[in-house]
Amino acid sequence: MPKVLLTGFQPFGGEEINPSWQIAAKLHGSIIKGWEVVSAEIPVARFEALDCIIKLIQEHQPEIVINMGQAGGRSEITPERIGINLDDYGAPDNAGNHPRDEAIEEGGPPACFSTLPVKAMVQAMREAGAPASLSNTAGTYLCNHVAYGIPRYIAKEELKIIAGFIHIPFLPQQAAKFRGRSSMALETMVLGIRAGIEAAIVYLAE
Ligand code: PCA
Repeated sequence: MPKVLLTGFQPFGGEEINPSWQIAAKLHGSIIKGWEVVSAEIPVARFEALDCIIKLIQEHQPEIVINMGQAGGRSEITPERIGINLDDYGAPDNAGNHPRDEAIEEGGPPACFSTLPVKAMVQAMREAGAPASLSNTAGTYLCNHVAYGIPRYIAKEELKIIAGFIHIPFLPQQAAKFRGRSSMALETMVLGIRAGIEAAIVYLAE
């Protein structure tokens, strides 16, 4: 059975949960249109994150890779169009790395586009009842590192995989600790990501 690799990050920045992993865990083992979803939790660590995802790609041989992370404060599920070749962390990662203005890949291209059908995925999420929009920046922290690093790895290895990154809002229990922060129910986000996966599968079948 063809596979979709779906990843979420570990908690970071003082949070006890990360909605991206909560969603991935809910979808682990699901069969969507004859495809199996394999989920994994990724460390918020500059070097381990890519190593871990690359090992999973080698082990499971997925044809679709969707990496997800939390973007606290965003109000919608946001597939990222592009990752840039820059690590400029506003705070240390969970392993204590704190690069400022450093390249992810020395001499690599300035940016890598997602190879997922991001607009069709946004549309499918909306039709499923989950607020979603296309984003043109994944920031300069770990999520951007993966949004750049994974499509870049796939391009260099010439693998037949479509891949990209999706940012996820806070869960209500996270937003409740702050004032005026947006959030989205887990159920709605799971629905949206499932619809996005379906759109990616349909796109590959076309
Ligand atoms: N979000 C962070 C890194 C881990 C995560 O879930 C980011 O947006 O870069």
